[in-house]
Amino acid sequence: MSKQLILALSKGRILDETLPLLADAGIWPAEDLSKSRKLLFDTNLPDVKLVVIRATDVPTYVQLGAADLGIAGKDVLLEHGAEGLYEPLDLEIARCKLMTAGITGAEPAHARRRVATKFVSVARRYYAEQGIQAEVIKLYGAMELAPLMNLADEIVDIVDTGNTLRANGMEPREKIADISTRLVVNQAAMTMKHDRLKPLLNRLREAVTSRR
Ligand code: PRT
Ligand code: MG
Repeated sequence: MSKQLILALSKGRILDETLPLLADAGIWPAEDLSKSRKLLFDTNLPDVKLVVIRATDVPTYVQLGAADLGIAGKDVLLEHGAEGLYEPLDLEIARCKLMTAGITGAEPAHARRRVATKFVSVARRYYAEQGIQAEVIKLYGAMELAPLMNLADEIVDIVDTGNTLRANGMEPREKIADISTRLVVNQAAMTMKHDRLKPLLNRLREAVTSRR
């Protein structure tokens, strides 16, 4: 294993909250991420590099050891499965909820409830646990449209303020999980690179607790 630590960051809204947290922990990219088309960055710490990738790819990179550690939403981790990953720290950013939702006041139109979501594993598990027969339909975006277009009776999606649902005539129903952003670590790296990982984990943990 190399002497470097590779930290995989989720692009998008999580990144906007991750960079200030990393700065609180004394870690800065060597150049402005938003002004660069690069994907691999040096930091002020000689043994730490950053990669910036799709949120849904972060668990894969860390699981397979291409990155030693990563930052990803709990929703992404629940959907991906946690095999080969440690989750030592809740970064307490990008908080939201995974919920079921449907058209306000509407009853399911199908005996076998149709559920549109990008979180198909989470949804299958959830409806099975509830003893509800469900046909889960994979979508890649704009879940809120599915019930309006009669594609589905319900959706499973991320809800924060609920404004997106309300703007589309929908209501939040059941909460599946509270979501926040987590630090994940490759299990082999946790042992083999423990000496280098430990101070980094401590800095991050202190940055999180000092914000409470
Ligand atoms: O582009 P991609 O399809 O990968 O995802 P994205 O553009 O929906 O989100 P991205 O990449 O910017 O960030 C996704 C991660 O941020 C999620 O995995 C969560 O862990 C976290 N997060 C926190 C959120 C929200 N809050 C959130 N509000 N992700 C998405 N939303 C969206 C939600 O999908 C819905 O469309 O915001 C809308 C709901 O917000 P309210 O306030 O209207 O309820
Ligand atoms: Mg996006």
